[in-house]
Amino acid sequence: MKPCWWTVVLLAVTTVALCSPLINELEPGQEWPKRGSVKQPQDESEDEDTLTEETPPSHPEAEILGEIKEEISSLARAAENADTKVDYSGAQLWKVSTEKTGVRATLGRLRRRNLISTWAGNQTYMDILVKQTAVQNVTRVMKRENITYDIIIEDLQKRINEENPPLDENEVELQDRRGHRMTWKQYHRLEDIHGFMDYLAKTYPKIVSVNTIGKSYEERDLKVLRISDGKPTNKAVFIDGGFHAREWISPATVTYIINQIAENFDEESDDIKNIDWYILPVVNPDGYEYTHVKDRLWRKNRRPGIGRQCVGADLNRNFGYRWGGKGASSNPCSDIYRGSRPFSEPESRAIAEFIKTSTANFSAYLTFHSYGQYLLYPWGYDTVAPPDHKDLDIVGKKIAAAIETTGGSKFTVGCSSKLLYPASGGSDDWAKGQGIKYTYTIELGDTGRYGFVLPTTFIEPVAREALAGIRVLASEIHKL
Ligand code: 0X9
Ligand code: ZN
Repeated sequence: MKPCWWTVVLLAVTTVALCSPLINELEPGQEWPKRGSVKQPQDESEDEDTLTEETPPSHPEAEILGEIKEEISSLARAAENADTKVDYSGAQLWKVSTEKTGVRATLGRLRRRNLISTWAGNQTYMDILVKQTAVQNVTRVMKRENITYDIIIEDLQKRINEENPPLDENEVELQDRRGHRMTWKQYHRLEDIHGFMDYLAKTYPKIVSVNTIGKSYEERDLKVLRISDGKPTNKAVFIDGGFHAREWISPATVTYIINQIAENFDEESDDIKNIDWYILPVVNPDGYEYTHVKDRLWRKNRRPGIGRQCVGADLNRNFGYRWGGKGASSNPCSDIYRGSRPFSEPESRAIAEFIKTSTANFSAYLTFHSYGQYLLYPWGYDTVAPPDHKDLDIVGKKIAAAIETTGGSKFTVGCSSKLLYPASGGSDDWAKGQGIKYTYTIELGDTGRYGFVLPTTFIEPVAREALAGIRVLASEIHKL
């Protein structure tokens, strides 16, 4: 059946009419409101003037076309969701010691034959997912080559099924009363995360604003939330999460940090209050949604391949600093595919554009990933360290100490290419290349017991520790 265009157009027009922007919800590319200039909800009479002044002239045709495009991609998404989810029954997580010579080469061969995929690793071990159909075969190879390993998860699907149970009745009731649906007792869909950000902007318009800095490949918003008291002397910190779709603990932690700073701003320390916080909780919204509806273990974004090529680029290999070097693949089917050129992906491009054009004075860039419990500083592209690596190491160790005091987790601090592996095109290297002093990739918990499929009971303890780390970073920034 042909799509009925006028229904779509009508729908689009209605949507545009109904969705007038919030006071401090900005258009893509529009600068943040001048510090202290944002109107309060009680100043209703003045709101209209502010809106007409600050809203750029609208282009109805472009808007309608945009809406139609959105409608079509949402239909495509619905079709995608109608299929069944990827089933990981019988798939296993193994921890393999890689210290013996030849082990890495063997794992590389198994990966190329599509029998295993890599979850995490450093100089001494590798966590691999062994596909259900390959368990026997891979077991035989390991025996033959005398490679030692532990089976960490016997049945991944079982863990996936238990990972994110529904909220209990009391929590659901609370959700309904609060004005947003976000909790830190569950992993939430993008809609809840964005709803939470908009809620904060509406509730605390003096200090919180939300700006859509671009769109993902599938046209989802890339929403950055700013928390700032507007002091012109403030330094700024950029925090992001959700680069890699399956690392669910990352957006959960980043939103926890947002919640703490925004909801308790007045009681917060001066160290926290005298910083402008720019926070993008989900860098890869298409991938994130895909892990909820289709494949729990997807990593990359969702750009379709050309012809019969594979889907997706690794956004953390797509940044334009030493792009295409070590630890990044030119094969679109690889989980570490670098993309067709530096910043080929809209998600990485949006971050770079935003940071480059912002008037904020960024002193730190934190990007939250999982897992392994590492605090990593540049360079990632090769085993070299930046000139101020000692400062990064000292502050990193202070952050790790605060994390351990708060919740007991031990984080290993070091230069990313040396501690983990060289990997080029990362956002951290690019940020450091822009001159942002304290640039870290934080690999949250755990250390491999559950890996990416971390039960929801871990969210609060992991996030509380991360917040303690942020407080230390804030105090160090003020010493600069
Ligand atoms: O490989 C990555 O992208 C990060 N680890 S993860 O397991 N979350 O995928 C580490 C990135 C470290 N930074 C650079 N290599 N630039
Ligand atoms: Zn990651």
